[in-house]
Amino acid sequence: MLPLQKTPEFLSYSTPLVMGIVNVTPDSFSDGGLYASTNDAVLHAARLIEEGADILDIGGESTRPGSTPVCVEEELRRVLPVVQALANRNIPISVDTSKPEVMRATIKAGATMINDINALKSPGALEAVADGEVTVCIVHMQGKPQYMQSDPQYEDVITEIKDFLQQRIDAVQAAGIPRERITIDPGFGFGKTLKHNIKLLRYLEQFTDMGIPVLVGLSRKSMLREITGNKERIQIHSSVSAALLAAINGAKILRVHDVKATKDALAVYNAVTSQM
Ligand code: 7PJ
Repeated sequence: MLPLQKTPEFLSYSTPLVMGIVNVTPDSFSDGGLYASTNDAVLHAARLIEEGADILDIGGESTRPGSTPVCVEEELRRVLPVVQALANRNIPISVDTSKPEVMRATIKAGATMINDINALKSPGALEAVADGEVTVCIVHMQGKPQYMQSDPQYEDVITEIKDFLQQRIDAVQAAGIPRERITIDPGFGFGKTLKHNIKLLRYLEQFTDMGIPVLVGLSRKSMLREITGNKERIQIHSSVSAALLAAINGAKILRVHDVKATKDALAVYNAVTSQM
C-alpha cells in the first residue's frame, strides 16, 4: 500500500522504496531530450507508476556535471504542470529543486517531498519546506554542478560528509522541520571521484547509523560507466546492482530510472531477508 501524504510513515519500511525519476529537462544527459514536454513527462510518470514506483521525483533543472542552471520561471514552466497533472494519481510526489519559489509552488500543487541537492541552503528554502510541512531530502554536494567534478578533494570523505549532513540536520530541525520528515543522501557523483563514490557505498551504514533514513541515487551515474567500461547512456545492469548493494547496506529510498528492474531485484532481496 501507498505511503505518505504529508506524514512520513513510509520511511520506516524495511524494504527500500523505489523513487522513479521523471526528468523535465531538455538538456539532461540521461533522458531529458526524450521527456522534455509536459505530456511526455506525465506519460513517463504513468509508466513508472505501472512499474511499481513508490514515489516520483520530478526535476526541471539538470544537475549533471557540467550542466548550467535555469531561472525560476523556466524551472516552474517545466515542473509545475507535471506536478499538477500527477497530484491526483495516488502516489507521493517529490520535487528535485533548490529554489524556494519552486518549492512553494509545487508544494501548493500537491508535492509532499522536496529533494534538494543544495541541502536547503538557498535563502528561503528552509522556510518553504517548514511552512509546507513536507518531507525533505538533504543531499551532500562539494562545489556546484558546473565544476564539481573538476578535482574533488577530501581528507576523509565519510567524516566530512557526515559532519556536513549533521550540520544541515541541525539547521533543518532548528527551522521547525521535525526530524521525522528528514532524509539524508551522501550525494553520489556530486563532487566525488570514483574512489570516493565506492567508499561511500561500501560504508553506507556510517550514514544509516545517523538515525535518519538514507536516500541513494546511483542510477545511470558515470561512476558505473567507469566501473564497467560500458559507454551506453542506459546502464540497467550496473544501476540495479548498485541499487541492490545500497539496499543491503541500509538505504531506505532508491532513486532510479529503471523502476521495474529495481523492483524485481528488491523482490529477491525481500524474499531472502524476510525468511531470516
Ligand atoms: C541525485 C539527485 C542523487 C538525490 C540527481 C542524476 C543527477 N537527488 N538528483 N540524490 N542525482 N537526492 O540523476 O544523475 O544522487 S540528478
